[in-house]
Amino acid sequence: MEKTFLMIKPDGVQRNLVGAIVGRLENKGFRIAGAKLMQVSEELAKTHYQEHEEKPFFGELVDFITSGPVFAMVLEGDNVIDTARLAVGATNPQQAAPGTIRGDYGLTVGKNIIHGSDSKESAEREISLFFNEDEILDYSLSNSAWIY
Ligand code: DAT
Ligand code: MG
Repeated sequence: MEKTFLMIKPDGVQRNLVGAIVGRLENKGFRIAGAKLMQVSEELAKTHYQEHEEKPFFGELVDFITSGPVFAMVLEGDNVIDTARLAVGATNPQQAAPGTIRGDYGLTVGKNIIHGSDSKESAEREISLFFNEDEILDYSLSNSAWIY
């Protein structure tokens, strides 16, 4: 089954939103395959966001994502890359629909609470950037027959 990478950004951790956000994702039916609180280094931040290297906000983005601990997750589920992005909502929280994480918890694009991989390629890349293989657990949830 498909896996994706999600990361609650430093604003989400500081605002005590980890439990609420993880709860939403669990409730949806996704399986948590890996999760950890961690400090992102400047090097990891620059690699993770390398597609935005030339953008005017790149420096600010790297400073922000390294400004405090993040909560990184690998989630598994049917079509989880796209469905988790829907749950995350639009990049700008002012345009994100109510009911989405950014729509419900954020107000500015610079502090938009959570990251989610946007494609199969970026999911694979980001999972391997943030997690060692032995941190991703292959187990089954006893309720999966009630979801699938
Ligand atoms: P997303 O995180 O929805 O995939 P993205 O990949 O376009 O969005 O941008 C990565 C992050 O960069 C985004 O979550 C917040 C920040 N960002 C994007 N556009 C920005 C802008 N115009 N000003 C400031 N920060 C921005
Ligand atoms: Mg992106």
